[in-house]
Amino acid sequence: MPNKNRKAIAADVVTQLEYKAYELRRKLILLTGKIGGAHIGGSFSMMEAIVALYFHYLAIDPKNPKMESRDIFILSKGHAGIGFCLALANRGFFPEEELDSFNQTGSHFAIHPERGIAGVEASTGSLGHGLGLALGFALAKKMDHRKERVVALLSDGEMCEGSVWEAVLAAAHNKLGSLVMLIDYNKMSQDGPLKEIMDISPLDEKLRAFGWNVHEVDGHSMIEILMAFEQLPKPLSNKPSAIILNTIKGKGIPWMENSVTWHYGGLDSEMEKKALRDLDKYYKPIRKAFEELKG
Ligand SMILES: Cc1ncc(C[n+]2csc(CCOP(=O)(O)OP(=O)(O)O)c2C)c(N)n1
Repeated sequence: MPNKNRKAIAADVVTQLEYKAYELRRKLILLTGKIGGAHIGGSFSMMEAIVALYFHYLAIDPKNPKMESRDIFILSKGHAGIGFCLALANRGFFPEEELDSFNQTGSHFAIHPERGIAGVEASTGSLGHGLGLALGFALAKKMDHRKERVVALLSDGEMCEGSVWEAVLAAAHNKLGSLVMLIDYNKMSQDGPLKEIMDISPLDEKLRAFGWNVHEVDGHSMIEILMAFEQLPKPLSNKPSAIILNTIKGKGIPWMENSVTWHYGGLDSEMEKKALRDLDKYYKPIRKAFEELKG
């Protein structure tokens, strides 16, 4: 049954967002080369989701980051802060050049996102706390009868933590329809496949059993992510929602994909050149579609 409330998403919007995800991956490679090392794998796996949020879905205003009616986003997997901060800069929260000092001595950009940076709602990086923080925002909004969304993006590694499941329980108990949990399900952690560390499958069934709405999508398909956003129940409804993003750690550069080596890594100038070349090749169809759109 087609959902009558579903808004059509224009093809050119999808192309522009897909191109943005490619462009930010490119910027991340260049920045990694400059600063010496970065969390590339987990930034690349969440890139389409971050772009869909910051360049399409979230009600935010980079010129007024504290706007009362803004949606709230929390990057629970704070180690991917470099990917997040690149999106914030590119969206206009602060000049992109500021990121040249990312994770350098004296910089206000530490390796994890910190409150105080325009657009960052909560300091994260200690895994397992972002959903609890988002739950607090959502509860406050419910008490105030406000309709904004509260979105938290978690890694699959965080789904091994008890604090997350406590927040999952509490969100359903408190009927927090505004709360959306995105899970970057890349099936890899810092030092191996998640199945070997702690198997969290079947994640959809577990979350449904805990009283959540669950959507499962290809986390690198922009259209699938946007459609999942369109299908979210209204913020004042009674059930929290999860979107499981099936992703690939290191997505976009074949020799980085599904490899723990690229959870965090550095690039010398030869590797940087190779990474850019391979990325451009990988995204050739998207680059072509974008060029055609520009005419
Ligand atoms: C509480 C806590 N324990 C350990 C770490 C160190 N750490 C950083 S990233 C990571 C795991 C990375 O795997 P995953 O969480 O699945 O993230 P992704 O694959 O999306 O990068 C760990 C254990 C941490 N940041 N916080």
